[in-house]
Amino acid sequence: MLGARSKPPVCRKRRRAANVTNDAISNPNDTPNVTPNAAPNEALPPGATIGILGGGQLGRMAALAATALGYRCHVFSPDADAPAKEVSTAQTTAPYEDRDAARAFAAAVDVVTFEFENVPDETLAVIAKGAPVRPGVDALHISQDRAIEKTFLGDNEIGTTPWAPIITAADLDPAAATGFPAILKTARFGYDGKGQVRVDTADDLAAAWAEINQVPAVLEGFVDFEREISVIVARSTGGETRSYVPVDNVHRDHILFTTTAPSTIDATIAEAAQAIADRISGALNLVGLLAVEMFVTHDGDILVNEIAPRPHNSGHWTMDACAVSQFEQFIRAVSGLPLGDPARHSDAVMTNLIGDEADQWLKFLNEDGACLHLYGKTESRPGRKMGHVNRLSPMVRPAP
Ligand code: AIR
Repeated sequence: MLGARSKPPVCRKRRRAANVTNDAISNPNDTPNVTPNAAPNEALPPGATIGILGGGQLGRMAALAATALGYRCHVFSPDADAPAKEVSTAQTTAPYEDRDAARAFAAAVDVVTFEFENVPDETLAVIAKGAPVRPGVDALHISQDRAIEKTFLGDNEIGTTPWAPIITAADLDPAAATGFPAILKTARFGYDGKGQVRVDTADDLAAAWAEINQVPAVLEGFVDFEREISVIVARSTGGETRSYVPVDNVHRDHILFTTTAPSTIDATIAEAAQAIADRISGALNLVGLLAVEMFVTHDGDILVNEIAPRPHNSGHWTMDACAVSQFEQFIRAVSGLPLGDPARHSDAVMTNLIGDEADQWLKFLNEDGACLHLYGKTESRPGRKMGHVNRLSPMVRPAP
């Protein structure tokens, strides 16, 4: 269970519960009110312990960045072989629903964050009674359910693709108003293309819903977009924000394939995209990192596709092309440190290594300008992210 290999944290333990009421999470179908801004907190000193819920590649790269800043990391995940556990000081292996393990985890760390939305928000609420949680329970609650997320975006007047919730069979007919082709996505627990089915006509909708076991879902109408971009913004305990330049993303089989930094969109659209990310991070009262995936239409309109309150695959290029990577920025934000400079010193193309593509590791190591990152996953599967390569080149356009 608790596999601490280290001495207790040198930092004074903070016991202040996060500023979230139980009401905010009592009904998962409601969009909760986001709680008011917490007062700026003092910086966590080196030697303090950061608790990370989730143990995948995002947690691994965050833990490596935290280690470089002198922190210890304690990773909580049900998977004993989780990639982040290999690079952390302490580990808890327990189901996310194990409240005793969650309480012990909270007692052993100075701040808690998460690298995966599929952590139950009830668990995070239990943890919040014993340690500050950043970003808070509200941000997780909103972003882990596509219907709640889209409702939240709509309430904040942020444009999304046409969508409809499907909770019961009675929702199937009205949902068809989004138009076809469309994509049916499970409201929860989907990532990297998991839980998604393309639906070509209204007649296929019931079968598509059966294919995802009739769980609560959203139907999203296809938008004829010109490109997909994303912005990653950091927000500090004091509410300061700093964002990375918008990037162009290309997906293959619903999984991110490449990210090109910077995006070649017009400067006005780039600014508007950064402003949207900024606004969402403020509306969430977020402390940490927020990734906002957007579609840019042929008319130059921006529609938000998805948000994630954590480091994001489309920010991996920052590891080699910026002085402060998204992972360091994430750790700075959740630890109450000053945010770093998100400017890039190089242009970059990030390519994901999916499944057996990572077997070519020696080839990438022989390539000048290519920076290889492997995640240490013990099992390779088709569609599983195993690593990525960042290819750097001199900046063509000056950094904004
Ligand atoms: N992840 C989180 N949301 C989306 C993604 N891709 C990362 C997290 C998580 C890991 O993917 O780091 O822990 C899970 O990857 P896998 O391959 O074990 O399913």
